[in-house]
Amino acid sequence: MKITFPDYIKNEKLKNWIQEIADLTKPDDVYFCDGSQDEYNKLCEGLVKGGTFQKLNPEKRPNSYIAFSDPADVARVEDRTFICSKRKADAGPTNNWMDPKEMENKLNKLFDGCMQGRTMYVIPFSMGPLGSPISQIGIEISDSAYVAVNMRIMTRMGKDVYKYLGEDGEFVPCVHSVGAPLKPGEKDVPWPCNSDNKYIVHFPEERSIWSFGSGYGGNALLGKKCFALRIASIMARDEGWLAEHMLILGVQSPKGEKTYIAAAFPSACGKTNFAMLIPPKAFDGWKVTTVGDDIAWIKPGPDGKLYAINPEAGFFGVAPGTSYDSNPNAMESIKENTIFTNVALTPDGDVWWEGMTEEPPKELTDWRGNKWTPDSDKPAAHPNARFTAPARQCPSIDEKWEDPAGVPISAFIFGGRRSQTVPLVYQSVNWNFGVYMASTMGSETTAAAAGAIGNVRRDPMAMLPFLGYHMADYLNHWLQFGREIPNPPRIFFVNWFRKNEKGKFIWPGFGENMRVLKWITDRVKGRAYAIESPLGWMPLYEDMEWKGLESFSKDKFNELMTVDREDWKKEVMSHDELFVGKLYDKLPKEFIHMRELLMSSLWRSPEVWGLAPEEIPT
Ligand code: SAT
Ligand code: MN
Repeated sequence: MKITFPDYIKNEKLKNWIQEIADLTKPDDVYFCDGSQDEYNKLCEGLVKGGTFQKLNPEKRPNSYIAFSDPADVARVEDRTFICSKRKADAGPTNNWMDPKEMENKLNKLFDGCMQGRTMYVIPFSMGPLGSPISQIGIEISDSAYVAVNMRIMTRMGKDVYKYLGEDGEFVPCVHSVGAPLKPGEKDVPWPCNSDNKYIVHFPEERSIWSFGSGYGGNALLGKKCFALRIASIMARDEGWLAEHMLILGVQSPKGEKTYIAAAFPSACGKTNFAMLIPPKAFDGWKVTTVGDDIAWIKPGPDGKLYAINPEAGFFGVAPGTSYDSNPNAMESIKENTIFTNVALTPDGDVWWEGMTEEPPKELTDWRGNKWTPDSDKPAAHPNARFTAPARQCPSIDEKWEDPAGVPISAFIFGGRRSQTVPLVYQSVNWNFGVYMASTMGSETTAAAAGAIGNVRRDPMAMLPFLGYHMADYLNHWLQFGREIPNPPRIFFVNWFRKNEKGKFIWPGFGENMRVLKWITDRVKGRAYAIESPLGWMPLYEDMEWKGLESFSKDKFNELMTVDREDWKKEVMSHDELFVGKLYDKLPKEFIHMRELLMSSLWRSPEVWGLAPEEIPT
């Protein structure tokens, strides 16, 4: 098929590539997305006709749709995700690798004719505000209209992108197919995908992405994890910036002083909730604003400060657990213009999921399309059910969230889910030690047995599944980055998930995390007190704001902040699993010294480093 290009596409390289992909995949039709509302509505109507979407009740959820995926296509597939650098050593020990030539052969076979019977959508998008010096352009070719409409929410998608691309601008080519060609006359299914073959492939040297066999989330919306993290992390390494799995929020004091913070947490640690935090009543006049909930691109500005943008334009958030109690701002963001995937459908045409209300509705259609009642033994919504919603609908969205210059970052926060060992909050004494600790951050995969740290998954900077190159090179990049900026942001660590000996969370979390945020912003401004512990700087009970949470006793706080010497010795020993077990040959030398320093300061400190003033070492 010889493609007729719209005259607003002037980039020859792009045209050649689109023609090449069409020749390979052999679609029935090629459609150029313009990003308009009209086009969105038409594509959604088509998805309703084809059975992929059901339109929700416009009185309950205007302009919104629900989709049920194939039960075998419900999440990212990490074991099918590849970094195909020329040299295996460049992908490193934490990524799947295959020789790029071998992979190309494989992909050429899989993609040959894979779009037969389907339309090939050409989806132009910008990660970041159009025209920002931090933004990047991508073109996704996909045979899924579901992908096209989700991309319109998640990115700046539309034909304006071609203006910025011009005749010879750079773009990241992203090819996606559900991998389910249709024979002439064959009827389509509501959620086409390929259950035998799934490949999510990144070519670092070419900076290109090929995805086959899945229509879901990060496997198919290639702007997100594939581009904005895996490929962007490579660009960032080469060009001296950072592409991180971080939310960005602003903290505004009653005096109007604003502090922007970027924070990394592994999945299932409440990142979206933290990004949209509503301060407790006692924090009258304080405001938390949202710049992004998942990804941050961070570049040094001419003034030596770091500036961050959220490369995305929407939220692809986990639905279960989201409620007016846990996250009112998220609930407001998804009131309209939202696509729901794998949640449950109510009889009156609205959505529901576990945790949305205390009482489940009496009757539902579950995510598999079956009748569901509260007696059913399976959840009504899939645990990884998602909403796709425009970020601009979030009531807490920051006024500068689309500022092409980005927002100035004053602090980084790293956190995991740890039922023991790690205190509520501490501040690293310097950049290098912060990088060391962030590289060892971890999250418990299941409810941990008392005392066990064996089931902690080490997830350096929450980037383990999202880094496009060697993990040790990445840690070196962070160290080098810190050397080059005059006044790097302060680095903090938090743990909302510490439990007492009865297995109950000690810290109430959610809005109360504002108390920790306040201490952090005060520290950044040089106002809050702290004392030195073996891990770094920590607040005393007296240094935190307790108004409105007077019931939280000093004893409880001290329990939450305890640094137990024996636990920490085990913890530091277990860092070796990653350092020695995986990264030994390239591990930054600084890390060896920092580990020794940490060990010796633990050795010198009292057995239990609690925070009652009488226990403070003198
Ligand atoms: O499906 S996504 O990769 O976009 C979300 C996630 O799994 O973190
Ligand atoms: Mn994420």
